[in-house]
Amino acid sequence: VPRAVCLGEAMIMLAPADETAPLEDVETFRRSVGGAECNVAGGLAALGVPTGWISRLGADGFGRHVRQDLISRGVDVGGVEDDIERPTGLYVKHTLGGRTRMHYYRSGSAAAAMDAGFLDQPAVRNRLAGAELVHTTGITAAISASAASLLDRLAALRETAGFTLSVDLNWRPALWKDRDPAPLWRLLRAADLILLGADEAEVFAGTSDPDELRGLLGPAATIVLKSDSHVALALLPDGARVEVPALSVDVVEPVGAGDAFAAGYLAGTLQDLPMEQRLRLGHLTAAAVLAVPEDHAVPPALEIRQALLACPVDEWS
Ligand code: KDG
Repeated sequence: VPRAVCLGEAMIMLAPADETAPLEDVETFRRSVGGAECNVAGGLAALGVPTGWISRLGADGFGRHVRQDLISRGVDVGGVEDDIERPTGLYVKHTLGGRTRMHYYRSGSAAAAMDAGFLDQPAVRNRLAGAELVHTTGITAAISASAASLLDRLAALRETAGFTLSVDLNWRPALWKDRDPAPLWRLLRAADLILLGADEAEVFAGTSDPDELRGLLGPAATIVLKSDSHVALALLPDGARVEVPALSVDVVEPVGAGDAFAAGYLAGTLQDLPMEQRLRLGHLTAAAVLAVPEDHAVPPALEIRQALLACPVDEWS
């Protein structure tokens, strides 16, 4: 039984083989797998946490590739359903002149059609009943009204099933055009752990001030706020604060680094590490993704993680 379960859409990610060309001139694309929650699932599994990913895929070649990719990364996919009517979502990630754009081809996808009843599938129900931790993100709240209603049900289940609910804000304005973000506020206020970046907090909540965020998000959750200057600050419900700077990295492309941070932080939580070490493990796992063009990467090896976790914090970054 997985200790951690991640819920959300995975997509095929296509990146131009020639990043210097405008999209209309690109003929060849490299294929990879993206999707915030499955990025976290892969990261957790790579850090040794038995992890399941629950979702829905199209019964098509892209869906079969996503499934195989996650299996090869050690993720349990027994809670993934096939949809014979709808396709697996796609997205194109294009980095031109140092700026990354994400073009989504996902409306009407198999995952977007998930609804509250999805949680009644026996394979899904059993995994949620046995999990210590369930992780999802604001992207799932954004992909459709039915997926947002699934999250209301998940939040209600948390009360009885007893898992810790972890939510990464993952604010994606392109998915929220003309839509009311109320379901995302409900999800965040039901969470035990909230991860968010200062820049996206500014856009979504109108502030990145820790005290104001605490007021808006409620008193109960641990809030992990990642700032532009690459510091992660954990705000605990009892008022305590723990801050750890990131490692300095030559960034190739940042998409997915937040998910990797979440995986490291959550793995540290499940290992009962002190808060400072959880944040460090988050930074370490994120560093590996910052250095590659894909949305996920294999985290640094165990010996390297242990050495970096052991070094004094003022020498570490
Ligand atoms: O956090 C990384 C994700 O943004 C990426 O993998 C694609 O899930 C994705 C999305 O919806 O943007």
